[in-house]
Amino acid sequence: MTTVQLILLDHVVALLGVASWIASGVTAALRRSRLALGLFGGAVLVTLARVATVAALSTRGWWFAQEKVLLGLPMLGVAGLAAVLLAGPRLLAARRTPGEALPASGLVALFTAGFAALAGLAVTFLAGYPLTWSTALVAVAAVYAGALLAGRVAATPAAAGAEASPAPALSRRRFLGVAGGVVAVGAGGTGVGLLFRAPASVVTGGGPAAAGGGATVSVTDLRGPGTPAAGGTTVRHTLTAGTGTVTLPSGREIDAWAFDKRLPGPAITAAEGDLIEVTLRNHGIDDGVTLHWHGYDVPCGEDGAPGATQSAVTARGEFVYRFRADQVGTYWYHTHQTSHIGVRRGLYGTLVVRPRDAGRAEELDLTLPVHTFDGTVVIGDQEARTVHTARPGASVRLRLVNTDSVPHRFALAGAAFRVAAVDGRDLNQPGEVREVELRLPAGGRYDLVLSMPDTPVALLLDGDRDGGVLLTPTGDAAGPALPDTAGWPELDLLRYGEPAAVPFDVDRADRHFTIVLDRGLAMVDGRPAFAQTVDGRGYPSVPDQLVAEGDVVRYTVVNRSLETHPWHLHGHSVLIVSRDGTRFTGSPVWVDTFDVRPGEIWEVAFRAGNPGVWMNHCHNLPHQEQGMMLRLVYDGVSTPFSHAGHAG
Ligand SMILES: [Cu+2]
Repeated sequence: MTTVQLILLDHVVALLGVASWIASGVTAALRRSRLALGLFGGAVLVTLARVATVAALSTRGWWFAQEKVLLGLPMLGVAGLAAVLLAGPRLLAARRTPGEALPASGLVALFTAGFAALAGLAVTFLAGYPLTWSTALVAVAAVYAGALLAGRVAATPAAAGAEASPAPALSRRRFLGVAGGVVAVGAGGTGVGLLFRAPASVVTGGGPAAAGGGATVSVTDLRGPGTPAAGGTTVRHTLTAGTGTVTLPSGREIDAWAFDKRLPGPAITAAEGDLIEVTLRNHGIDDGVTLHWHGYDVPCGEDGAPGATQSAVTARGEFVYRFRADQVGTYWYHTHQTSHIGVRRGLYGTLVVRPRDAGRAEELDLTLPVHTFDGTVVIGDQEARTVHTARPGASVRLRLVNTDSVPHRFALAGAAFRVAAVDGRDLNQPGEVREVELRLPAGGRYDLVLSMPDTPVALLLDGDRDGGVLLTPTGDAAGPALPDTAGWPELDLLRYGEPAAVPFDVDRADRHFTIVLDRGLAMVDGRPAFAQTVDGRGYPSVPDQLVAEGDVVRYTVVNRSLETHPWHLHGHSVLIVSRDGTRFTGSPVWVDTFDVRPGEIWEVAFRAGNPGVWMNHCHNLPHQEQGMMLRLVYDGVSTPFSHAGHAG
């Protein structure tokens, strides 16, 4: 059973527990003794089953079970045991005398077990990992208050039947009720108060804390060089961001935010060693705009992260980005300001850097960014199938770029091919594959290379046999009947290509950070929200990760939630170490975005070699907007910019 299946099973068992405890209380109160006994027995069994599911979850990782082991099950255990002791014998006895009332203590115990089960479930859904004193106090106080309330209701003459209590017992009960209420309110209030404690502002991952007092450099000084490398030239672009209607070649009109009124924005291409100089202007994006060079390890001041490396470019404003094209490969650019809207509506384009040696170039080299506009999927700027001619034997490179917030599935029918590069970085000796599915994370890129056969080749996107890209040796657009690719197995990069040396020992990290992804109640931009959380918090309340230049840094990224999170660190590519404890046995894979699916645990590592203040976030952009972001900060680097409002 996969971890996410186990998580779902545990949710179901927990819900059954809530329902059966409460139902046994209700039926007992209604004097339906036999039914109450049956439900009570069911509740006990479900509670025991819950112990088993939580135990199984904890073997998958403490992060998946912590709040259940430390709070949910103990609360349920105490309340359930009380119910067994107080209500169990009476329910058994009532079998023979149907219609007899259960004493108030028994009813209260049954309901309290239900409240405890419910509180445990609520803690899992609303607070998650890590469990805090605040959460624990609020949950226990809520269950206690529920028990007091149930006690009051059960003690009313109507509920307790004819056996009204004598006056002295009533006044003692009232005193106990008031005292109990004070305790519940006190504990709950303390828990709520603890919520407002300022979190730690920085975590060090086991490495030394900030040097402090030392010389600091500002991100505004971490800018790119002004000249190309020897032999290179300067590639200049001016991109003007604006809003308006853009008409696709098919005639479809898109109400877009776009660079230069084009979807996608102008393709930026350069040769290795060139200087890329892009002037960004804003003519009409009210929220502001920036250019982030996704996957390109630019100097930090060029990174285009509003609130960290610059302020967003406002109306009629301008910012000039300069960096050397010293990484060959397939990348893309997009706004990082209000990006969950801006990128979706069209503020993106591709960045491709080719080797200076033209002899390494393919005969046909296609850059294929995929994007979804209001449900319409386009490849490049085409929603219909596009046809390209390639002579048999020609070398072909297809650069797949996922500019959406969710993964896409690709299939190449009609030819064997290799995945030459992932996220712009070449794989080591990638083998030929055919009839496999390629799952491309949000923000990710694959370079596919093939030798053109003398029959057509089709690139299918998400199994759609009408769209995609057709390569033909004849230029005939009719094309072949395309196969159903739904059953093709997913290519696992865990075992693809050949191993090679890596530049550091992944098992000797200087700092190790754990990033636990979930949903829960948290503050995002100063407002409470049902957020996408990192370690139970939302940006900007997630502590910064501190590193020093030269550190080997390791991340453990855990997904407790039921959604996929494409994790993206700016300014660095990370080496994948393992997924769910299984080490990578193929080529080293360096990525800037990796999909952490529900229940998965990824280990990645990188060398901190690019000083700055870097965003580190989920590239499902609405998730980022809902809090799933933090900063990686180098010791000695400061930023004059601060997060305000809708940065991100
Ligand atoms: Cu996410």
